[in-house]
Amino acid sequence: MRTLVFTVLLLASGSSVCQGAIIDWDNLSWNPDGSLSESFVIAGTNTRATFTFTGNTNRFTDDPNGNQTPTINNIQTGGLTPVQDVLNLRLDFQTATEEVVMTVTFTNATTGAAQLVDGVIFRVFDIDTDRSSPTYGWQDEIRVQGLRGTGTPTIVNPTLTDSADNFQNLNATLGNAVIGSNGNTSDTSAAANGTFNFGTNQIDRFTLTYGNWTQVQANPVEQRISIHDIAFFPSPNLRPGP
Ligand SMILES: [Ca+2]
Ligand SMILES: [Ca+2]
Ligand SMILES: [Ca+2]
Ligand SMILES: [Ca+2]
Repeated sequence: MRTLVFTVLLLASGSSVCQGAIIDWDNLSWNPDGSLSESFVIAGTNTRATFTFTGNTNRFTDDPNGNQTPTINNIQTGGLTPVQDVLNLRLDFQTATEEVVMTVTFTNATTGAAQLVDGVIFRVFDIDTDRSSPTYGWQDEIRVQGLRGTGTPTIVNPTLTDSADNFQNLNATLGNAVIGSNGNTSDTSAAANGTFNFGTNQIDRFTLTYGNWTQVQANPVEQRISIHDIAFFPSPNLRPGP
């Protein structure tokens, strides 16, 4: 079903009215590694996507190649063949409640004004847990929430698809969540993937909050996830209201 939804969105992008776009990590650079803010004008669009990390960002650690995260690599594949690049996040939190927030903001690349987009859909790989101790060494919790407009923004939560090694929580603060539940999933498995899909709901930004669910130990060990390509439809004629 995940593949079907994604394929339908890509096929629909053939419309001359509304061209689909992809934030494709295979074609982007995150420079320098560990940067907490990066901005890209997305190929085939006049849309800029800006990624900003806040929260306990001093807990980011290196990937196995020695590159500080956030970084682009292809270590966690989500089961994809051939392997694609992903945005890899690795953290060693010091308390059960520490977390980082990735905010992705869509703007008009010319004017800088907020830009509504729809059809935003992406997968996160390796939303898993560690069950080797009485309390879990980590328990990935990924919460995603869309926002639209200024002042008191309209909140839009994505629909979710979970996998064998995780589950959904639709009552989370800061969005709908996918949470690891079934042990440490292999870096090359699809069994801990989660899909976040805003469908036809328009947003001008979304947040992805990465922390731990309730079964984690007091001082978590290092944990990681990877964010795959983000597909969306720019809607340049539709601006967020005041
Ligand atoms: Ca890609
Ligand atoms: Ca720790
Ligand atoms: Ca993980
Ligand atoms: Ca894993």
